Amino acid sequence: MTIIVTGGAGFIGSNFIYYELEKYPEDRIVCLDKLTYAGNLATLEDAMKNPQFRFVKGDIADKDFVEKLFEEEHPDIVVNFAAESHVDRSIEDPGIFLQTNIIGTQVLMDACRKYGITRYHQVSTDEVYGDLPLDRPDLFFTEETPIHTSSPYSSSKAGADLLVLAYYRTYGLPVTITRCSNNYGPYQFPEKLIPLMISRALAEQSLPVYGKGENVRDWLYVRDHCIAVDLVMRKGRVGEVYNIGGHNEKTNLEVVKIILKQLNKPESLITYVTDRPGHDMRYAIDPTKIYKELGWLPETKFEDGIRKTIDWYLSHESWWQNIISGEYRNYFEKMYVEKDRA
Ligand code: NAD
Ligand code: TDX
Repeated sequence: MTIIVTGGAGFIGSNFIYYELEKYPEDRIVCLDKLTYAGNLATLEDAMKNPQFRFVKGDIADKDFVEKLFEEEHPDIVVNFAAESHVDRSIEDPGIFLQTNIIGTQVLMDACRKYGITRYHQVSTDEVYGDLPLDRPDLFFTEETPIHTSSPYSSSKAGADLLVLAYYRTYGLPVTITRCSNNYGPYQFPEKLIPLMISRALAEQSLPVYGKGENVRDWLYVRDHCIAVDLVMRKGRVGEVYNIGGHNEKTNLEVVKIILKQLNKPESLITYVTDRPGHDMRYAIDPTKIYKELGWLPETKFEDGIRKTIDWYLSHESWWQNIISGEYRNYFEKMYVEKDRA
């Protein structure tokens, strides 16, 4: 079987590629990634050594390019991780979010219709449900919770989800969608809360906490997300949405303090900064459906996951230092372009 994984040079997509290559050595994985600022080919260095893996640099919103790839590869499954994923960037510049997250999804699904696939899987987010109030801990997002977005990012993801469901109903495209809570783990770009705080704390720089730090996120270790996507993509019911989350809610301040404690750094590094406009208060997933239908439960507890994550950032300092310095952007040039010229 051939699986196209889009956005595989990013955080979750790369973790997913490693999970698939290990679990299904007979499957061929083709990664399609534009290598935006968030894509890092160094992350896929080990995958490149596997003959079952191919990396292709390209844009999911480029119809001709995508069709050419489908003609070459005849994929059975397409799983779409590719997206502009950072809420703060979407507030600064929404346009690219609509282009990649919505038009890119449309282009991929049109290619799926044209060439035929057994499954198109859309990786979505709990942010499409908007947020929950802090004073109602009894409330959780289910798959029936209405779409009610806050940021250009979440609106673009919601737009894509609606399009995916429309392609199922209108054209009968065999689709599934997963909506996951906040992930953390290896290879996360250091603009997101946890890796940002780890890298800054290590350098003893101030840790910018938005507002009062009381916003709640439902943290899931990235490998648990990958296991869930794999299950839904292979065994989930067509046309269905599945929520993924681990009932692990923490305020941002709690998370930052745990990181400081583990790194043995002082809480005086915490700096309260201007809040994110439209900042969602609380996300909390009810994962009953994926548990009941597919038996999925998270395997990694937060205490273990955060320790593993901090250890990973400590032992892979060059990975994130290259990002902070911008050096990682030369990697593709070094690995491909210069070699091709030689
Ligand atoms: P990321 O920003 O780390 O990676 C995104 C990847 O997509 C990068 O490698 C980038 O180069 C690539 N990309 C961007 N635009 C592209 C385009 N036009 N064509 C091809 N490739 C393109 O993101 P992530 O955190 O790994 O998130 C992956 C997916 O999971 C996204 O769809 C996101 O919405 C969703 N999600 C993320 C989280 C989270 O906590 N990070 C939670 C729930 C859902
Ligand atoms: O410097 C910061 N200070 C801060 O207080 C940053 C970067 C974040 N925060 C807060 C904002 C959020 O309440 O921490 C929380 C987490 O922020 P992000 O890491 O930016 O994630 P979030 O906005 O919750 O969105 C993430 O989860 C859902 C991913 O980036 C999305 O792609 C995913 O869909």
